[in-house]
Amino acid sequence: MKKIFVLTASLMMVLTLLACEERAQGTAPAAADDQSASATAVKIDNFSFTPQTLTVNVGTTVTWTNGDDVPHNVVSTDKVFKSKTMDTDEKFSYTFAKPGTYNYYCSIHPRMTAAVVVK
Ligand SMILES: [Cu+2]
Repeated sequence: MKKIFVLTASLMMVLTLLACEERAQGTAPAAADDQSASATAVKIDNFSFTPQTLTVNVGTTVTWTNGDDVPHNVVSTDKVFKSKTMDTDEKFSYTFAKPGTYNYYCSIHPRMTAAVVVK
């Protein structure tokens, strides 16, 4: 019984990873085409941020959405921004006015890390 659960869980993870990869590949050309995009999104799923590293232009508003059944938050390592705890489907937005690399993490699950690079 336990074995079946572990098997199902790992299969789900593989499927999720594949889905993420497809999504990333699908959105990459669109992002390259539209250099003037002023808003973009980071999805929180399966205890990770997608994309892991998001590159945007100065002035872009990034919106994080929690797609997990557990609460998460978004906290800048350099204390530039900090969201409240987000429940399922809750969002947090921040507008990046200055170039730089903004590392961030979830303070509830500090192993969840990612970055926004602003050019
Ligand atoms: Cu979290």
